[in-house]
Amino acid sequence: MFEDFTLFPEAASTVAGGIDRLYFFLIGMTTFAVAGILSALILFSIRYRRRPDRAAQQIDGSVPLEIIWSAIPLALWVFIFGWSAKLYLEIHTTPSEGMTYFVTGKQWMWKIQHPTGQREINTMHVPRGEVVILKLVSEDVIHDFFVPAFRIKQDVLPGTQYTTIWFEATKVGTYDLFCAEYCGTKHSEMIGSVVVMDPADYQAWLDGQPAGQDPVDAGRVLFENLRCVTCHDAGSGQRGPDLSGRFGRPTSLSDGRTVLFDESYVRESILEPKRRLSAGYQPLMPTYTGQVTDTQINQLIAYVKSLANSDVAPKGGDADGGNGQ
Ligand SMILES: [Cu+2]
Repeated sequence: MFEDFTLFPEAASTVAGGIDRLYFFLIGMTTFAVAGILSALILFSIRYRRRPDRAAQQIDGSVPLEIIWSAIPLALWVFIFGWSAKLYLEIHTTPSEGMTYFVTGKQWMWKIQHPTGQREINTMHVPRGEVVILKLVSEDVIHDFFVPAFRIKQDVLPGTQYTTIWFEATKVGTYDLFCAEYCGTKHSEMIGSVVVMDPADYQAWLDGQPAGQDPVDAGRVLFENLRCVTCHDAGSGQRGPDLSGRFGRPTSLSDGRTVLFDESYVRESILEPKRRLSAGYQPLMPTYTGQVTDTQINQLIAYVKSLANSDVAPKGGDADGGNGQ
């Protein structure tokens, strides 16, 4: 009956070991403190119990004692803070290179899109030993992407902002994927799995899937069909910024601020174009809310991202990215 019982989920990512060491340190430290306090309690209640032949003795403080019991916990907490902060930064600093998957949470399922365009629901195939970067967004309420075996957990928000989490799986296997934010009546059924495969097996698996539309190509088609191209091409009279060479770099806004031109900024500009307007342009762009699906937004992002390193392709327009000055 207990053969499936494990006290801890398997550790199957590069960060899992570090999290576990910190966790066991905290457990060990608190166990040590509980044992010390309990035994002192028992010992003192026996040793200093009320006896007719002994009167209580008043003690008026002790500076060395005060210093000791302040300094030791302080040193311990600072040490734990430093250790945790280092781990936190490791988990929340996304590597610059990796396979980017888009994950959309929705009552009550996970929709996954591979870097090459293949799509899955509630199951996510990934290769072992590769950095996998997840761009997460929700279609309705707040969800939370939680893979215990990888020791990662990230809120997934509705609206214009992607949240990001990454992992590198270290062991082939199938691992639970949970939603860890109460999101409605069937929250407990919002369960999936992450299947970690050897890179060769992953490739074979991908090849066996219905050929996903290449997100960049699909994005390019959308870019034309939705007529984005009329304003965003270098030769179009520049009603909107030319998008070549912009992705991944800081960009200036009309209110003087500078933001990173990333997935979230592109998504926001499609859904709420007037919110953070590019410097030098009029608020002419209409919202595309309701006209594009999340999948299509992801494709448009893939296309804009593919323009990141392309030189500005001038159709006779100015060649400095058209920042409109
Ligand atoms: Cu959920």
